[in-house]
Amino acid sequence: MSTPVIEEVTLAERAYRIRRNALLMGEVQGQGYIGQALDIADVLAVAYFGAMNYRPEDPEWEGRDRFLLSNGHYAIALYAALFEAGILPQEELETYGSDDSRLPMSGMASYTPGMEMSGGSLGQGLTIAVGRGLGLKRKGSKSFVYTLFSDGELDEGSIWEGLMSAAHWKLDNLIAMVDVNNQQADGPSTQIMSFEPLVDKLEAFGWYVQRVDGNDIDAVKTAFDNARTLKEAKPRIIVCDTKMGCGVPFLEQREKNHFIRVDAHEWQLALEALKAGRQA
Ligand SMILES: Cc1ncc(C[n+]2csc(CCOP(=O)(O)OP(=O)(O)O)c2C)c(N)n1
Ligand SMILES: [Mg+2]
Repeated sequence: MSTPVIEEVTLAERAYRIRRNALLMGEVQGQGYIGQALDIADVLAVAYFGAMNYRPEDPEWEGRDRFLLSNGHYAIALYAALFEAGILPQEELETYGSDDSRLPMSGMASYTPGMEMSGGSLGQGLTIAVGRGLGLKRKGSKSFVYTLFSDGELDEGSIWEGLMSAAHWKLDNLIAMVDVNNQQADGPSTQIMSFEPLVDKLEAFGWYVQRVDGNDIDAVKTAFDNARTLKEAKPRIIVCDTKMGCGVPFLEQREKNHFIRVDAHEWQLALEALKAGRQA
């Protein structure tokens, strides 16, 4: 009897495949929030392949860790991870953003397996995560609630209410990630609304805070490990400094990259550039 071969896939390879899935979806529409999907791929790779507990064949399994995408326009990034995780079937990729697709351009919980909340109106995810975290704790659940929000969402008062209430409720089952790509719809985030010194502010709100290069997958993995294993009764947040378009040099350099249009012939170039930088 032969021993089954179990595929060992590195986190770097997972991140590569997440970026590739995002580019393939982008190509379907010719445009989208591609820069963000490329910048957050390493964080999603660690979340889905180095941290979270879930059953791909049963996305609503009660014992799962929850992932709440606050910034609904990052749906393309989350779908890319859900394909890689086997929660979404790969053949649906080409339906991205089409009529009757389960993959609308902004995340919708009722449409998509693995999408835990509906997005669109920014600044909501953290407070929803606080409610979920509190509910799970009261039920005696051991599940974690992860939530991703973006630096532009720091402009929203509801984020700061969420930060305050999570600490009040001592939510040690809550792990937030903020994507600091220094970009929002109207320009560089720090020019629109200053939020530094962010680590000091978050610590003052009672959180366990780590700040990492969000495109350094080993650093991200260590931060997730620390966040999961900390023994203090505090919510945890990982500030992830990321680079828009990461992995595709000509997209990294694009200006006004909040929502980009990519010429038809450039998708192939983007996939090739991504492949050229692929790490084992
Ligand atoms: C409450 C609310 N206000 C405004 C918008 C419009 N909007 C959509 S994306 C976006 C930028 C948010 O910042 P961020 O997510 O950091 O931008 P990115 O990094 O994706 O460029 C804005 C203002 C919205 N969706 N919801
Ligand atoms: Mg941003």
